Amino acid sequence: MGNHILQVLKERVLVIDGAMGTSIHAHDLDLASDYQGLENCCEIINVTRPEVIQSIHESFLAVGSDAVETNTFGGMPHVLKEFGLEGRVEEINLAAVRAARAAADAHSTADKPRFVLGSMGPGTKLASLGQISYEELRESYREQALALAKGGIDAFFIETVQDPLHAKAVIRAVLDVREETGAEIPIFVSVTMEVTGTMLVGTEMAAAIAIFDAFPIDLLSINCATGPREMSEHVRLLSRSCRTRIGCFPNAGLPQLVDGQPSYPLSPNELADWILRFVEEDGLNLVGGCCGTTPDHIAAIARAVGDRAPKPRKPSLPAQAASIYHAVDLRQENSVLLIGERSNTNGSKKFRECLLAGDLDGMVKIGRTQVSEGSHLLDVCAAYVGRDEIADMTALLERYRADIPAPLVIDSTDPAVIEAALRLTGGRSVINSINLEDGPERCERVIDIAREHGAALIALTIDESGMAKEVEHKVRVARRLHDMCIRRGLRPEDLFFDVLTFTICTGNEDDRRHAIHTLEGIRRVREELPGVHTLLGLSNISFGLRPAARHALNSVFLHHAQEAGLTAAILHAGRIEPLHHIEPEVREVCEDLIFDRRREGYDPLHRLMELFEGVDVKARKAARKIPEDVFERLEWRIVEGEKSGLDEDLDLAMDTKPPLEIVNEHLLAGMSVVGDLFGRGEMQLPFVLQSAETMKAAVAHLEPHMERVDGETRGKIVLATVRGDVHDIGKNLVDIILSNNGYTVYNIGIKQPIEHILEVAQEHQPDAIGMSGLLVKSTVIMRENLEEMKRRGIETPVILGGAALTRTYVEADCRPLYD
Ligand code: THG
Repeated sequence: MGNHILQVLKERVLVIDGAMGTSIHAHDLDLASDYQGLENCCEIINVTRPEVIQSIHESFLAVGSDAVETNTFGGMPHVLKEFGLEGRVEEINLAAVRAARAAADAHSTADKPRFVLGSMGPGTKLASLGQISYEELRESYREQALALAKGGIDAFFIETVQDPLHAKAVIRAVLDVREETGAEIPIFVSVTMEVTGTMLVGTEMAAAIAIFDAFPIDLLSINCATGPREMSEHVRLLSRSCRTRIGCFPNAGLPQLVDGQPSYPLSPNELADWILRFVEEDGLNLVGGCCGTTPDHIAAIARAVGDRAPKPRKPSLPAQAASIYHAVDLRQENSVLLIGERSNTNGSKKFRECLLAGDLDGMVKIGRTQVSEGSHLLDVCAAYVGRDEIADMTALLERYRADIPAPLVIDSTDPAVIEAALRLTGGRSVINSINLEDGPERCERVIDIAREHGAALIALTIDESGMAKEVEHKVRVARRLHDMCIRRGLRPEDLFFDVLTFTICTGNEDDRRHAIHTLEGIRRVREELPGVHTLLGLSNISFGLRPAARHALNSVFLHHAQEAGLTAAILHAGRIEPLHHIEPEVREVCEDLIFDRRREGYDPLHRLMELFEGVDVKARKAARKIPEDVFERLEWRIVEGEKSGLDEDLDLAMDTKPPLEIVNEHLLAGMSVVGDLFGRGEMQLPFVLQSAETMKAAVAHLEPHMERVDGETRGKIVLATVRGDVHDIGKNLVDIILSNNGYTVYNIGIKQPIEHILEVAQEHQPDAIGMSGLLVKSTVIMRENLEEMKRRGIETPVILGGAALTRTYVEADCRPLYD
């Protein structure tokens, strides 16, 4: 071994081998003797015909492979069990390493050491679908990893990963073995992105990167399922954001049926061209092939790559949580991270009743509603006195992990519940929470659970003396918790500090200044603990008031907490009101209450209660001033996100104006107000989304009434919202305006990879391609798309549009990239 693979990876791009399965099948092996009657059991060949396996390795090493993968893809007990071989795990894996090691050592020279990667495939069951448990996986892979380590591999290769939960269990197993044996064997993880653009269980590349970033792995790569073309965007994303080494091992294209047999279309040179492009542009460290790649393919790749040093990268990855589907930034642009509070047995009567009745559908509905109201994450708590919290949390998460698109915050005081929850969730969750009430021990246990499972963590400022109410106390406890977390291997960006929210609505003298201390606590934590997030359980501030008054006070308090530096809040997103909505007097009284500004004969708490005397939530909504004029009312509806009665108003408006004018003059005017309010921080994201939904509904209602220009088409355009972006109001308006002016529009929807945009363009040969997106990151994607189009020699004119674009950006940064 001597030459450590990580050392050599610093100096050179390494090439691994091609398909083992394809190569074994090319040998005419005998079912009865070589396979011992076990059809398709490639692993038994390690024992029956080790020289065949060794010769396959040598065929790749001879043409320039720097490393070979052991023939142990299915060499873990739960898979070998399907062949009755579960008792021979060590024998089979040792034989496999021996064959690979012999081949690698025979080809090693001082200049070019050769390495052995211990292959660990995905097995046959999906953990995220409940087909196998985290603990079963961890145990099974531990046995294989132990044998591979004993045999003397140079790195673990957890490959063809289809489910992040699975990979997390395998990484744990490998870490267990490293600890047990003291062998410092690097860990490589390789995920498989299907033709659909996600992993088999639906995980986007960005989510996979976020999930694995929290583990001490040495390389993240992509392999199998598709050829290099379909991988190119994923490789780009890896390059831009993955903080460890990166790799790519494509199939030799997407298989085509030739004479009824699947056949891989890419020639060795075609595959090598792609790989070289990835190496040169994206800075890959490890390359090679997967299904359908032969020694000829690897020879071409090794020739193309030569002894190049890896291209240096500057990856940047924001702190993120992830569901099994998507990643969410823990730090939001222009907003706090909104964490839904209602999937909580203590926080919602409705949720509690669902739990007691075993109504999982009802609980899912509560969760989904919160996501549609704008919650980025959901806090989940299943604690109920006298019930089995582990069982309840398990039943809940078995549904939530699949049916809720948002990442989860696991809210429990019991480490056993937290651990059970993390074994069920494939994404990157947040633990809620640790504190020092019972001293450091329990706290350290949960910190270790966070690190072991790659979770983020909320810390509450409570210590042995109780809940911190004074600023200095809050800061002192926060610092103590912070230092414990960092010492035990967490990073500042993994941590949220909750300096505690107490109600200021009891009238007790002792409770009057809680909000002031909380706000100051947030400010101090942001100053003194750089890089950490801050969080509050917002609704606690108003316990004791009537609901309508609570919503107003919560909303005003959120605004001030945000000004003090709050980055995240647990709240009921659907009940937060934008500031411009709250009557000036109510806002002032709330502020007086928050900052404890009492005067002779004036107590803001009493005044607030007076103002809301007899006011319920519905009555308050009804009391708002609604414009008389139908056109003004339409604009108002957009700003308020008020959909009920919308269709009637639109019909009324159409009596006097054509639909396109209604859109242009009134609805868009409303959207423009929304944009201004959002820009000034007076309108939180959930309201922007409500406005957007109303806009969509309005446009959908007007659409059928618009007159199309008959006759020949004036031109064809393909329209798409770019990859990673779900916003499509602007794009859909462009569609309507063009369609109604005689153009043919192929509107292919949101989150469109360039690959698919170009496929549709190929099919329809449009006069222009329109790419749209709202997010800042979409502007970067548009630029990359243009580069890709140029590379492919495409000359169709492109129109870019979207909120984050500026004319200067388009003209200075985009136009020069594309002819
Ligand atoms: N910090 C952290 N975690 C927390 C809290 C915190 N988790 C729990 C809690 N506090 C935050 N969650 C809620 C949830 C609901 C309410 C308040 C806080 C709430 N519910 C209404 C009530 O009880 O009156 C609604 C009841 C209903 O709809 O039935 O106020 O501070 N880290």
